[in-house]
Amino acid sequence: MIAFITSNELKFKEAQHVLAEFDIDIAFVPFINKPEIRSDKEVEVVNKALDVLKEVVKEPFIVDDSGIHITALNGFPGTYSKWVYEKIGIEGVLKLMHDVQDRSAKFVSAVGFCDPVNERKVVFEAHVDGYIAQEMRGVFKPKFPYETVFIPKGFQKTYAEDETLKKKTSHRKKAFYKLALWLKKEGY
Ligand code: ITT
Repeated sequence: MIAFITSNELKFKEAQHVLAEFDIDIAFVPFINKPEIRSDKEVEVVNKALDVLKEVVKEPFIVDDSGIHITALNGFPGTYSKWVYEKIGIEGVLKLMHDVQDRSAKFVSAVGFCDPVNERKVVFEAHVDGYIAQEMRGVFKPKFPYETVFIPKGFQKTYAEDETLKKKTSHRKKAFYKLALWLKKEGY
């Protein structure tokens, strides 16, 4: 059993869904604030979190760092997505996008795994391209607020309007898929 250390149970459910296809079991290990350095790269945040946590966690574990990067805002809010949501909400982000023609954006997810026993460590990153909608649409989830404004490329609906779209295309699905292939290859 591999521990998924996160404060976000929705991340856990998405990961569990992907890993179950590979017969990989994970356990939800709630952790209020995973150690997070200031960096605009998810991979760097995850790498550091693995290094800090491996000193205290005794079993194989996973962490995820993710965010939404808006092209017209030079990648903002990126790794600061949670903080920005807490400060200005999705309404605030949409205000920054008022009259902005280029609505392109991407969701990025970095997923790290560490086995503290043999010091094995690996990080995979993936993204999904898309657009920021003009207004919030669909079911609002406080842990995944940006789902209401993200439309994956090639589709018309936001992730919050059609959850099957997220299952098919998401950044997290792709990152966990890469991790699952690696875990299987390594015999986990
Ligand atoms: P951890 O405890 O695992 O860190 P977290 O929710 O704090 O959980 P992050 O620090 O990685 O996660 O912050 C990412 C934020 O970006 C998250 O709180 C959401 O606001 C947003 N986000 C990330 N992935 C998302 C997704 O798939 N759908 C919608 N919003 C997402």
